[in-house]
Amino acid sequence: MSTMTNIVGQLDAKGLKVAIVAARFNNFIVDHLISGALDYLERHGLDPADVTLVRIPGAFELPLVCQKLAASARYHGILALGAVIRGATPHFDYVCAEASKGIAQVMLHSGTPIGFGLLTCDTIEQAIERAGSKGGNKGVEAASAMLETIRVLEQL
Ligand code: INI
Repeated sequence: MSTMTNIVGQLDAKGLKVAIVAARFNNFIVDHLISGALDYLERHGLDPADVTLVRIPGAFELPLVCQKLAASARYHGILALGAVIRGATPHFDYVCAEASKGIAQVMLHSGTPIGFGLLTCDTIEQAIERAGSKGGNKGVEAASAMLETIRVLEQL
């Protein structure tokens, strides 16, 4: 009987080039996502000289900037970081929906793994929890998912 083929992505960031796109909106939260992601990637072998950090206005701009970075073919992976916090208007729903749909589209069309590090929270407290306190750090999660996906795709 033949044995199954197992494909597993090693969490090794050595030699990779990574772009991080980070929204300036809610930067007091997003800065923690950036530092969490950088800390994770460097502990997994990434050379800081191989990181490009791009600051953009808000989450709504994430898809366009990810698209341009993916089209440049300079990066093995991209990290999209931002924080949308619900306010009193429906703006929140539009920004979240467009940012998440847009990022997924860019990833599928370009074939470049994009770590989805967009917090979508009802309150500032929730955002703080997910940016490096009791809810973990969404920047770290997104970095890990991007790294694993890069290493899986290499084997397919
Ligand atoms: N952008 C965010 O990244 N987070 C938010 O919470 C947010 N809210 O709440 O409005 C937000 N809006 C700005 C938006 O992403 C665009 O930058 C802006 O509309 C200009 O295109």
